[in-house]
Amino acid sequence: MSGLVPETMQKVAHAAVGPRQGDKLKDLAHSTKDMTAEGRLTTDYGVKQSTADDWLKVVTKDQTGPMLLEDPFARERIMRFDHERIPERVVHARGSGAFGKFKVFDSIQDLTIAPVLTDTSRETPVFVRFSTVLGSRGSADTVRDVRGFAVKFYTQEGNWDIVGNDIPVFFIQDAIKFPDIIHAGKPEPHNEVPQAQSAHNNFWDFQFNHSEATHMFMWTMSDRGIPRSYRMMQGFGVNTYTLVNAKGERHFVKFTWTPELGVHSLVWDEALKLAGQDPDFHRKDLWEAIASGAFPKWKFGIQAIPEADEHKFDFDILDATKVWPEDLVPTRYIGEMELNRNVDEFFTQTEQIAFCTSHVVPGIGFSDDPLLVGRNFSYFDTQISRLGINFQELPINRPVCPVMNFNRDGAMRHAITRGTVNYWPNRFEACPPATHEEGAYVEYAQKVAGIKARMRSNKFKEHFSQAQLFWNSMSPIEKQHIIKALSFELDHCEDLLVYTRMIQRLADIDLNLAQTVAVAVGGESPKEGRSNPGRRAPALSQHEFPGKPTIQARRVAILIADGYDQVAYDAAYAALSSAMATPLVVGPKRSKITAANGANSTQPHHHLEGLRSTMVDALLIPGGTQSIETLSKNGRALHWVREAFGHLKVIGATGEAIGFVEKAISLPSVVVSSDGEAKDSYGVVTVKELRPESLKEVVEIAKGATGFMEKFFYEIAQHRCWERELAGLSDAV
Ligand code: HDE
Repeated sequence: MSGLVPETMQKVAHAAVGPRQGDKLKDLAHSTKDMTAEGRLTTDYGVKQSTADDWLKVVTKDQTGPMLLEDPFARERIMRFDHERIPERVVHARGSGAFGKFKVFDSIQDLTIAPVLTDTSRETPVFVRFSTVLGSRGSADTVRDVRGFAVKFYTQEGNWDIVGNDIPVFFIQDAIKFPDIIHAGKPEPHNEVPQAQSAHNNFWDFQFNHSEATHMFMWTMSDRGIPRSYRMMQGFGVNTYTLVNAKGERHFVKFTWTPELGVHSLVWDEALKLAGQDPDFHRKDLWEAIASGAFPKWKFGIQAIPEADEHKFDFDILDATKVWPEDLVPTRYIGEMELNRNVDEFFTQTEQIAFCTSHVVPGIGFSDDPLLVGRNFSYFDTQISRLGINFQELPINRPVCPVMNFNRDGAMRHAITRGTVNYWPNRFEACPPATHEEGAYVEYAQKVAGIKARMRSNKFKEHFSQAQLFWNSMSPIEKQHIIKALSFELDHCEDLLVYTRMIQRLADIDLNLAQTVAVAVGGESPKEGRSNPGRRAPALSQHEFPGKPTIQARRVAILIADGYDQVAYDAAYAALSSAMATPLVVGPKRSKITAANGANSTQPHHHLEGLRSTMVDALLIPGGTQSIETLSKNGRALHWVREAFGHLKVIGATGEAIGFVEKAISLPSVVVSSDGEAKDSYGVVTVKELRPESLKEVVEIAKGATGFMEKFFYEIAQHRCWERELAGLSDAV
């Protein structure tokens, strides 16, 4: 992608697809064509065109005659262009997707008959689309928002969609409120400001007026609202679904995805800057990881409650503003998903994919969750206005199993169905309904008795206990981040009524939280708060999901200038590449940079103005007297180091670079602890010399096995140096 990944990292990911994933890829191949040098330019009706450059004109004496509207080629081109846009999604407009595969490793035959969840030999092709919610298609990736996590399983029994988010709860309990929450969150109607932000009066006005949203806004104000990468997010089905087993027994279930790489976030200052510096940050990150062969993986988990236990909890298990705490309903991890193939074309695949919560396969069903039932109507409906009634025939949406029925016609029908009858029953017995044994979807025979009324159960009316549970379960760092996020958001509300009421609302969670935000925002400080019994659920903290310690696909900038230490540079570059990190060489200029020995040179990937520290996970600065002298005099280079330090990133320095880093961060790179032991200071990893003496040592460094590289890798794999923040150093630079 546009030179962002060094060529050495550009492996062909497309080869690594299994046979079952291949089923969908084969299907897509029927509709896929390559633009080749052998092919010739034609109109849409297949006639070859002699030019794509000149409209048909009347050529006058001086060759400047009028253009002729009769030109069918030119008109086709312009008219096709005029109609290129389709309506963007009303929510989740900005997204990015990829292909992959899903495999179940622990059959849940005890819970369902759906082979996608029971057959451990089966590989199911999937397409996943990640998204932000509030922004329009052209907005930025790193804004504070919920992220969509929608998975389409192309199973042999039909398509199954889990249309989830990276946060396990929702703002509202009843689907009828959806237009209100979305109107309130989107840009305000009078001036269409702000884009892709919840930091405005209307959003927070809604939050106050809907106390059921309290739990969810605490999640969006936490670090979950600013993920480091789509690859490092959990996914949640949010709604309560059901599973039915062969005995006809029903369980209520929730679905979860947990990333192998752990759950990690940006820091807010970084997210804000990235929104301008690299609005495609998450989109590129996913693309680059897949292109380089670092395929992201998620474990698939379920929480299940037998039907008989539905009312045994102090919350309603059909209320989408509540989690099912792990100590009450543990998650059982049963499968794994891997994303391993980028799309061939964004529009026909990522944009035209159409998810519907109503798409389930036999063995999987719905519950009376009042949000889910509304969603089942809404998604189908919205696809019709976005893509037309035949949206399920589009290549990305069509199932891998046969589709046969008497639904006919409509705009843009693709399938040509032969035969003289288009109804059932018919005299030929063509296309009869399936029996249970043949795999028909059979609705669960749920007993229903009651009165018609617009109401919610009493348990739905309790709105604060899980907001408190979430707050209580945060680590001290996470709590600090939530305070800062709330202070930022309410600072952007100009209406005194809005932020005063919201500060009061915070006292329904925690008095100290409300009072701290009040000081920052300037609102009236509450004197009393709701009592908080102090219950905790550790699995709500994202720090509970550190993931596999790896530096794969992490971006590491190597800063050099003319006169850099070639030996240290080579060793570090080789070590990072072999660990499948992405080393990005950055210099004051993008033209060749000469090493201290005068004999070697390097072509950097970027220069200091082009790439910013926000776009990488860590910095490495090799020594070299002249190189460091140049960097020390360069304001941008100093800013790079300071900013990376402020954003809690790991900084590695060898030889002369140690002094440069110390100057930039105004701290010693080595601290001596009370027991007299010298330690690297707050994630700054240094070594006086990185000089592999032998071939064996070069190989060891390349494996990341030597002392300095090992420490440096370890720190990167920890994601951030939190001690730096705890010591109050992150804001100081
Ligand atoms: Fe959606 N949502 N939603 N939503 N949602 C849409 O469908 C809706 C909700 C989610 O990548 C729309 O195709 C209603 C919860 C994702 O294409 C629309 C309600 C969750 C995506 C719609 C909700 C989601 C959407 C807009 C309340 C998490 C993007 C375009 C009852 C579990 C899917 C579209 C993609 C998209 C309606 C609430 C997740 C209008 C009515 C809860 C990930 O149909």
